[in-house]
Amino acid sequence: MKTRLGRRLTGLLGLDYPVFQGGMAWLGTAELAGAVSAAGGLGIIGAGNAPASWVAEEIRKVRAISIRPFGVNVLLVSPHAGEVIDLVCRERVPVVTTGAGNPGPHMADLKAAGVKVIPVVSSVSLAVRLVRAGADAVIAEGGESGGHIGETSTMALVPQVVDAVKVPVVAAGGIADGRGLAAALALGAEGVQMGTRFVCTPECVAHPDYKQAILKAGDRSTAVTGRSTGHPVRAIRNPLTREYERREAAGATLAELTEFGSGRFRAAALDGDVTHGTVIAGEIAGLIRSIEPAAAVIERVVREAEAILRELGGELR
Ligand code: TUI
Repeated sequence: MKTRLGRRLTGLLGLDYPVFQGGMAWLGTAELAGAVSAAGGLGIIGAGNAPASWVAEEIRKVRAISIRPFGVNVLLVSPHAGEVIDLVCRERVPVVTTGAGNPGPHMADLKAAGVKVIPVVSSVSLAVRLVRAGADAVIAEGGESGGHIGETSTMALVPQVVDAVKVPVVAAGGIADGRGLAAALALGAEGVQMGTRFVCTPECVAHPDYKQAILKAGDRSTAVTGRSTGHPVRAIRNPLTREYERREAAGATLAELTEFGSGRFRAAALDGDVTHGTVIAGEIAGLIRSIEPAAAVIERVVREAEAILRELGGELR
């Protein structure tokens, strides 16, 4: 059995706290990533579908906010993924996380540039393959997460990934407070990644109505659409998700559904169209009740987890 509360992750990356900010497209800008990194967590620029020129500017801005380690999340389905990878290698970005695909083909270039590679995985098999290919750690993301998700819940996925790989595991999906961090550590993870929690910060550029939709959410407020396309996405239930479900049930093709969904996340995130836009959020949205600065989120989550770990003490009988 591995040391449970190992400090390998924070040591590996030079962090004060084992807390990552999810690399969210549109929402993971330099302002949020810089604030999280300055507070001792890992702030992550979400490259999304943006060109390398945009990412370069965000890297410059993060470096102006904080000298601490930060990351760039590469969305592997983006048409610009290759040029973003080249950029992060040139810029010697400390950490790259990847989403929605297999970063295997880019691993050699990233490692040669000294970039730490931490892929998001939603299965044990991909975790094992990527660790063999050189991943420095993995983020095991359960289906509670917002956005594009896998099939397995965090509670079941994390310990199975922990047992299958020797590198540090970061738990993601369904975590927004110290209870979530303590639970992740109990499952054998060495840290957590939170997305939805960091959307509800003043540093996140999400439209105020997007943040309000998360604050108003309850435990059953999210829905998963797109299972029939092979690209399931979790978002807050609204007229858009209902119309998408209607079209999916009526047998719309992948091309039709892709066209219907196109541009909807940007519309929600930046324009505040929370009715006909995709308000991506995880199941834990119902737990989030206030806008709180990123540094305060990190400090509170860590303080709460430490109190729980002390209180639990280690005796069951
Ligand atoms: O990537 C995410 N969350 C996202 S990405 C996104 S935008 C998007 N648009 C269209 C299609 C797909 C995405 C919105 N939210 N989280 C990380 C994540 N990665 N979750 C699941 C995966 C994943 C899925 C399959 C990682 C690897 C994978 O393997 C594919 C393979 O080739 O084995």
